[in-house]
Amino acid sequence: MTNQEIAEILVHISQILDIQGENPFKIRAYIKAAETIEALTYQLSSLEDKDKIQELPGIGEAITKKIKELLDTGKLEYYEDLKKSEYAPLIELLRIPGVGPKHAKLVHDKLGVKSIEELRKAAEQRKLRELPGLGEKVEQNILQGIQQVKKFMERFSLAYIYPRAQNIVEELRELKEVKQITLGGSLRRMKETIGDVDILVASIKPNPVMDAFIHLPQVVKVASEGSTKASIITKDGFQVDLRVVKPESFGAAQHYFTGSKAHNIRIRSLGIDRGLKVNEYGVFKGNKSIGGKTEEEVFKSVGLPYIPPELREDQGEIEAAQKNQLPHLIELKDIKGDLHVHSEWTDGSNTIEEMAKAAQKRGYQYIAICDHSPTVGITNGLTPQRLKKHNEEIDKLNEKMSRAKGKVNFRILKGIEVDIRSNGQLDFDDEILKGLDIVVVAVHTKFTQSQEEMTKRIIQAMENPHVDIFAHPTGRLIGRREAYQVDMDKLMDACKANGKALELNAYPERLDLSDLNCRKAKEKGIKIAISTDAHQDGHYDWIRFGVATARRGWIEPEDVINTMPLVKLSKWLKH
Ligand code: DGT
Ligand code: CA
Ligand code: CA
Repeated sequence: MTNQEIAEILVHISQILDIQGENPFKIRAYIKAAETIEALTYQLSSLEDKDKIQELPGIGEAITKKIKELLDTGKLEYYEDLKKSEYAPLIELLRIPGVGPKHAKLVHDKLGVKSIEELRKAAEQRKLRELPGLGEKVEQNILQGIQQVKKFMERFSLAYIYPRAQNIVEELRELKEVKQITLGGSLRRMKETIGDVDILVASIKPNPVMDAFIHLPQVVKVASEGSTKASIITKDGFQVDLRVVKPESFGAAQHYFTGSKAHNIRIRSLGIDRGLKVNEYGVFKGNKSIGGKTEEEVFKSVGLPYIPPELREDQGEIEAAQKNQLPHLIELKDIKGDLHVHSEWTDGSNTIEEMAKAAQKRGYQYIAICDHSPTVGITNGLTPQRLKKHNEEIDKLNEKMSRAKGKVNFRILKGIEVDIRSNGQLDFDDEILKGLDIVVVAVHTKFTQSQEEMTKRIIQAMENPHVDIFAHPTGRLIGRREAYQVDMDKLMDACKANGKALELNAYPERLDLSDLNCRKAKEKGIKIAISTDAHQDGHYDWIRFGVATARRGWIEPEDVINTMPLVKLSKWLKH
């Protein structure tokens, strides 16, 4: 057990005692001890002689005993008992600026509040102002404080969480007690933001699994711990919930903990219609289990084919499954190339050749180098002269590859990411665009235009016969920048009428088109290009998040232009 963990437990103890209204000297002693331990430059666990702890400033005999128990057993009985107190959950409230132990006890005793969420409700219903000593001003302050804390507890981006969660899964997979392991929750559904990570394990011996989990090197805090479920906070700031179930329940639990909640509720009610109980332990007819080892069994029991996790949002997937009309979703392996890639000619970090080689290594048949046009000041945009040289380099590279020994089935397409100026004109004239294999247009400036202006601006660009793809169509940056104002219906109609494709930009903070917009585009019969906008070869991996978002938008391989082999794609680009 680390110093930090010990200190945190001591602080928790002081907080619970404080809410309970214990002797202030006793409370103060725990806080002082925690402060001392946090400031140490060595680990207490490395002390040969544990009695030395008592010599530390501010740490008396009673607390020394407790620290020793923590170091020896990893647990403290006194703390475990204290955690059972009805006041223990209230320490969460102390995170809110302006809420002290007295307030916490008061709202609990008078209003039954046990969590930040319940406190928020009570404040919004103006119940706090009625309490003795609080009043309207304090109520307002508390609401503001809750907003601040909430900001802190914000959701994480898919691309941030995904590799870190995978690491944890791989570490746990090593354990011999782990029979099966899977991600669940929003991460398995590949939502664009993730609240917390859910992991599910099948095992007949949960103890060693729980133990390994709470002792993973990533753990900075064990938020809760039981015999088959636990939650940790990682050093990267996110929470991971682990549940261990028996192998015969794995499918049922996997289905349940994948969610979404709305989807689960529908499945459960389909079960009820058939006289079945569907829950995280299995599918039951009376007391008899009739399935639950696999997710397929769960779906089958309610008369449905398997529904992929990305669709499980109760957005029509159940009705589609009933009619056997689920989409045949696109997969990573369907992608044959990347149609929006940068190089060091503008703001990328690799040469065109390096980008091409890395793409070949992935098994791609083509990439389109789409460096920037001049308007985007910061990116060293291509002037017409530089674009000409840029194109000559691509021609040379293509020729070199075609002469190389062995059959090379790969082509670098000459492209551009050309700016749509605020008046709807493009940054290059048609003469230049005509000479390129592919033209991607994008909005990078004047995001504040009115919806009418922005829609007109984009549609004007769509009407240019040389344009092929409209990049990152809403301009949103997840958690950072709202989409600009644009009439999506009109935009998509213009896109369809002019035979253009919309990009699903897989750059982690873009994922633009969003899942919902993908679905809308599909309904209108618009083609999509799933592109990474790679600025270095490592960014090609982001295609995974693009494909996942497309799957959430019910996209099939036929809807996506970069699933086409080179020859077919070239034809499409020329039409
Ligand atoms: P998140 O973590 O906010 O990104 O979203 P989820 O979907 O991962 O939600 P989470 O972690 O609270 O719960 C994981 C799954 O467990 C959720 O997708 C469905 C299931 N679940 C949780 N609570 C309930 C519930 O009250 N009823 C039902 N039917 N399922 C639930
Ligand atoms: Ca979750
Ligand atoms: Ca969770």
